[in-house]
Amino acid sequence: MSRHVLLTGFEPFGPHPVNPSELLVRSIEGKIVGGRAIAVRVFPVETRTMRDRLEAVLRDEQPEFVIGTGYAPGRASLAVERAALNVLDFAIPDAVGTMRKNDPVERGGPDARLATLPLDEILAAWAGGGIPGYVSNSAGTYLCNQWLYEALALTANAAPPVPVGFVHLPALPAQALQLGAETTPSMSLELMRRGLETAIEAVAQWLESKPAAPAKRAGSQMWIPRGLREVER
Ligand code: PCA
Repeated sequence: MSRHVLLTGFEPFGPHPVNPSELLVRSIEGKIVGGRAIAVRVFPVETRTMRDRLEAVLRDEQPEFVIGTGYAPGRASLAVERAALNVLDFAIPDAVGTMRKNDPVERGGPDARLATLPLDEILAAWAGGGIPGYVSNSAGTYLCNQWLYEALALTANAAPPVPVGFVHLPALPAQALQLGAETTPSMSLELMRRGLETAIEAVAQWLESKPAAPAKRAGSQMWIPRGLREVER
């Protein structure tokens, strides 16, 4: 079975005509990083379709691990998220006009789900590579938080485990100029790309240093994402 990684980004949303996450994941598409082929998907910023799209991608790709990315203007550098909250509370509607205020992502789901990527290893790799990055304790309450919550829900029972995490990106230099260079931090696409590749390599090394997972049951080569509907049953 070929090992590969799923990277996701988002389409532009709200007042932002460009989403750096889309440019970033496209710049790595088809490459080999950390010995893994990179598969890429770019999601529309749509709350209603998010879970079904994610479930379909996970089922089709069967990735070894997954890293989502999204744009968060104002972030000072790469921000790997620790957790997703079971809360949707939008400041602006999604790309098709849907609004959510103080709603759960998953009715009856846990209040939060913790990212399953190795945060310390990623931070250490960034520090070693001269890439500014930090652990963020809030992914917000918009679509990126929903992505992380749903992706963690869908992989909760995956066997073998499928680590999932999310990296928020600051503005690109041109966006910082537009938003106000006095107050908007930025990073070049090239530095972001090195940062994401470094994170992929760190996760790959971490997986290889772990003891082998118990053998899969004969005949069950694939894990099936456990959908939220099923969770609710
Ligand atoms: N950023 C938004 C949603 C899509 C994106 O790129 C967020 O931080 O939730």
